[in-house]
Amino acid sequence: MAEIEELSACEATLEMLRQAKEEGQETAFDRVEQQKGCAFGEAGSCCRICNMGPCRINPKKPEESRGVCGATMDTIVARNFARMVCGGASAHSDHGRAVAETLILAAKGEAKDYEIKDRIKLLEVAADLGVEVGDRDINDIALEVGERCLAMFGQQEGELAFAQRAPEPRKEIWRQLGVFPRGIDREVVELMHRTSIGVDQDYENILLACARTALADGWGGSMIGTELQDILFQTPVPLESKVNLGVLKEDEVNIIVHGHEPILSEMIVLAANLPEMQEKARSVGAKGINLAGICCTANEVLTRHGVPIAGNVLQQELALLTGAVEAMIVDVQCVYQGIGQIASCLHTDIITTSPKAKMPYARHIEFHEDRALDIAKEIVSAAIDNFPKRGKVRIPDVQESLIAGFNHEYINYMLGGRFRASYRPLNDGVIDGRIRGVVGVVGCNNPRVKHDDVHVRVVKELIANGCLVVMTGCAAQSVAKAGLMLPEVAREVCPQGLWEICEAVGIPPVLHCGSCVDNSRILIACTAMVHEGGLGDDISELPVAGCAPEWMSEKAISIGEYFVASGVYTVFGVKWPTMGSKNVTDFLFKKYGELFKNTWDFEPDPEKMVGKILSHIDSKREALGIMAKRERVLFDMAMRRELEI
Ligand code: NFS
Repeated sequence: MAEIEELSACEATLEMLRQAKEEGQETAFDRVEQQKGCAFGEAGSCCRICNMGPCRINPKKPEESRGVCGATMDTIVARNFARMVCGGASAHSDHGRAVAETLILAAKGEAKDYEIKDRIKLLEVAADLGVEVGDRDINDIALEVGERCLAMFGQQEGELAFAQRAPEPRKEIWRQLGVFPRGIDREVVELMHRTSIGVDQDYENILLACARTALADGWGGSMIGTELQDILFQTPVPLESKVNLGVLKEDEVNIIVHGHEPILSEMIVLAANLPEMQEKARSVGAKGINLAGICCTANEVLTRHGVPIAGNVLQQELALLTGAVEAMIVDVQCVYQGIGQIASCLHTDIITTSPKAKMPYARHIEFHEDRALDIAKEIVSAAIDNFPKRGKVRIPDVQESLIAGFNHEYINYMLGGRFRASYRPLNDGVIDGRIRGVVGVVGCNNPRVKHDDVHVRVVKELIANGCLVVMTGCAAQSVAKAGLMLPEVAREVCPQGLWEICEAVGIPPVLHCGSCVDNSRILIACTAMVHEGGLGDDISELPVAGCAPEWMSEKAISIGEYFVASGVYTVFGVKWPTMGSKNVTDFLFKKYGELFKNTWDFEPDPEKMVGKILSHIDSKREALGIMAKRERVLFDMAMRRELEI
């Protein structure tokens, strides 16, 4: 058992792992032991892009060999990194495209179950896109916004409209480097082309193109996803919910939504709450229907509806092993193939819904926006039918409360008030040193490191050192499970300046900002900090940083790349995919600093990672001349009058 305890910092996970061991069930935690990897793969020096290979360059003697075509270590490593950026950017962007298509259908009245829920957001986005508002019908505006967004995918020339939101000096950097993203699909396709056999052989040129493609994700595909989801489903506001496997209920039909696109999960929420479905659940002996989420779809329905989170990505197999899940409904991304195998031994149905993602042992009920609620009802109904087939149930009695649903709009409102929305108090808090800096902690879980442990240690240390932390993805779920997303913890774990702010505003020191596409919210928040004034003219001057301590997905690489290219110092943990080439790694970790004003970094040790982040933040504070802790000055009326002149 001592061994199992080393695998996770999460009690519920450990309990389920012990059970899995007793029952001889295999999970990702076992398979990671079988997969030792190889030195070439780890160094990023295995090239499989043509049929003359695979070619492998020995990382210990990179000068001594070349690929059959003559490709060097630098070229191969850069190409592999670039293809990770492409994979990640295309995942987020295809998600964004699906949302744009749904908005268009909704606006045309061809997807009757969807409607424009956030008119204010629609008008704001319309203004940014130059869509005329006047006294036009709301659906006409939505249609044009949707079409403009959809057109960004196929745009060939010019500059992506949402990227115009970035601070001026940042856009100048992109223009000068020739990396201002043109069209979303174009950047991905071009980078795939450039990294195919015999095309771009200059690692520096490839790594610049990586920035362009990733920017097309952050300020393009992901931002479209976030903005249009807010329009369709409402911009989240803070709400309370629960997290961890203990949210599953023994006496109710448990349905888990897993994957990424809220287009589906929103409808499942609606269907599960219908009286006819609740009635059907009671007719099979259940007390009701309990909906819970896994992965980023969980973050979507959590922040808009308070649907509890069953767990993060590494808990998807464990949730099934409770025996309490009637159906796990999946769409795209981060769905382990292992769940099919586990479900095949249980009463659980894995229900795939996207034509893009089918899997063995699953039942496929294809989702179509024009019949969304009917299909959602069919899915919920199928789950209910499974309830009487349940075998042994064992749900860990572990759950935690959290407050989630923070974003740019809410930060603006909570700090400034409804009539004077403003980032001023945040910037002032940073300037006077009560907030040392703001750190985005994002990304996945990875069984190569102790599950949740690195996230929790990094975040605890950051808030103990006066940093306000903003989180998304599975990382956010790790930290919520550790109880750090509650306002009352601020006084216990933060220095006085930070907890005073948290208490005055009523926020936790760690803000849950949503799913991985919602990292675009962090770009917007950084830009708003710049515009508010007093912290420099560009994102790169802010005392902020990003990190992904337990990352695993290509999507995380794309996110990190667009953060760095947007001027945010970004540190990744676990292991780093370009170690085979010193030149490539130096380009990302050093040369990017000259080009983009901040760099990538790598540090698997949580304490050292925090040390690097704090020294970066302090260097930015130093440069801004706000290093010395200043006392707050309370303005009296005379001083205020003077200010207004
Ligand atoms: Ni959300 Fe980011 Fe997947 Fe978790 Fe990781 S990829 S999209 S963080 S693991 S769901």
